[in-house]
Amino acid sequence: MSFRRFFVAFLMLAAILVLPQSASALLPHSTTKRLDDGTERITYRIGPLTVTPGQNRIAFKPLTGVEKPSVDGWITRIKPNMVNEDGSIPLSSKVMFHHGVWLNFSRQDATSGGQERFFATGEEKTITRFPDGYGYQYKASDVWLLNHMIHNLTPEAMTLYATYTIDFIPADSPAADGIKPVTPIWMDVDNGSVYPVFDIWKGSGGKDGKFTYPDDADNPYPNGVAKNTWTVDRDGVLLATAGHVHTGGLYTDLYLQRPGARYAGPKCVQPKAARPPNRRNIRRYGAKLKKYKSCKASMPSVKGSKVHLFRSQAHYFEPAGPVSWDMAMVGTRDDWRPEVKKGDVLSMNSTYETKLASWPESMGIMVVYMAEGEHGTNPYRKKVDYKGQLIHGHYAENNDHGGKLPVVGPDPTRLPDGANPDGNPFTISGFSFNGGDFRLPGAAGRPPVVDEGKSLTFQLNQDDINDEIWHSLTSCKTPCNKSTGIAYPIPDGKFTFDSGQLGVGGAPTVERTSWKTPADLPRGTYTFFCRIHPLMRGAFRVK
Ligand SMILES: [Cu+2]
Repeated sequence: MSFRRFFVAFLMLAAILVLPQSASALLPHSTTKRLDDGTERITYRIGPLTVTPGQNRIAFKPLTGVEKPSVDGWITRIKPNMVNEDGSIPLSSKVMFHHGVWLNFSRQDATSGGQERFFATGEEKTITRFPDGYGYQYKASDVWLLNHMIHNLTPEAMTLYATYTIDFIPADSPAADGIKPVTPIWMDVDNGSVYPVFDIWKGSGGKDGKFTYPDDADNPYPNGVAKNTWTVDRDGVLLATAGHVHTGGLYTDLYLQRPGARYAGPKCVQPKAARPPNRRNIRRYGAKLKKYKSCKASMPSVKGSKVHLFRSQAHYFEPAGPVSWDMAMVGTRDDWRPEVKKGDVLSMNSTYETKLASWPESMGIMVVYMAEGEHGTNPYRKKVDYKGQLIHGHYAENNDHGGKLPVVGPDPTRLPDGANPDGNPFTISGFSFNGGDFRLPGAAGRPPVVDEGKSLTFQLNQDDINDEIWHSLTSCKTPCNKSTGIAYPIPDGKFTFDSGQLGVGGAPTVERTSWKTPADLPRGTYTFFCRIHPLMRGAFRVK
């Protein structure tokens, strides 16, 4: 279905869904705080959004007149979040803002040609902020739509609001004088896809335990057209960017290629040792060495005609390492200002760790904000890829890491063989794998047995298909029975397997409702969990 048809369908749906509600239960659509410099800091609450049990679906919500500014102006900062009906922030272990993409239907996207994607966030809740004097130009007549994916990790229904807080300068305010517009340049390793994801497998990539997409992937772009590049269509400067990765993601990198360009800075001459080593020569040598070091430090990293512009590092607060959403990205500083020319090619990639776990359905995105026709640093002459700044600190809603006692069930490797009361194929229902779900009591919770070389089949029940409750069977390290949290369990089984999201509902489902365990597993007991509902755990035994 095209985006436009989606949009029309959702407009109609939205009209139907506007039912009378008790006014007291609703949060105000916006609250405004006036900052010293005349900027208005406005928080908009989008919703209420009904979140169904276990949902993990992509949805589109047109932003009504009260969910966005009522007058023309400039947006200089955007901070997203998600809140409960009482305004509190839900725990990330219960529900996640998997992604939010703000679309402006009144403007054309620079890199896709579709509707303009002007702001995006994931569960890391990245804040976008432009350097002083720049803003995203807003017209009250702009038609906006939020593409959101709210991931309910629990079997309970919820009512939530997606929120975004903007720093807004009304067009008629004196502070608006001289503000220059930014253009969002959406860079994505799989640009143009509705659900731009790729899988990263434990143990893949280099000896360093890292996998870079698309560089390390076999045939990432089967039709030969790279989706991670954009040919710059106007002269200008780049002003700000930050990466988006999923758990396991380490960083994203942004590059520029200019046909025929080479390093254009000064030659850094390494001084010769002081000879004879008298006081004067040593002093001279020291001064030359200092000059050489500072010359080297400001040298851009140019390979052929390609220069590195920025690395957006993922900073994990998570004590278990790069395995949960308890993280923040590093974004550019205000003095990052690489100048680009029409005909240059921007490209990006995304690097994940592969020592700890597999990372199915990963992403690599960098929204770059650009100003037209202005001058900045020639990235071939002077280094611009210095370390950026951490976008935000640790968020309290991530304080539920899991991986502790009490366990959710006994260690399945120590249990006797299961009697397979439900038989094979097993029906996944009621947030239980049934066959081998080690949260089931007694004999029912014992691992079902399969002969070496054969498979067990798991089938999604019809109610879950109808209700869009999608599940995965993903291998996790045995015993995989500790408490559920944002960092436990993870896809870290010794033998990697992942069913994908079983269901029929377009992305993110795999459009299949059953899955067979791999037939090539050696003898042993295997544990697995549901990536969507990590409270779901199961085991089977190969004999
Ligand atoms: Cu599930």
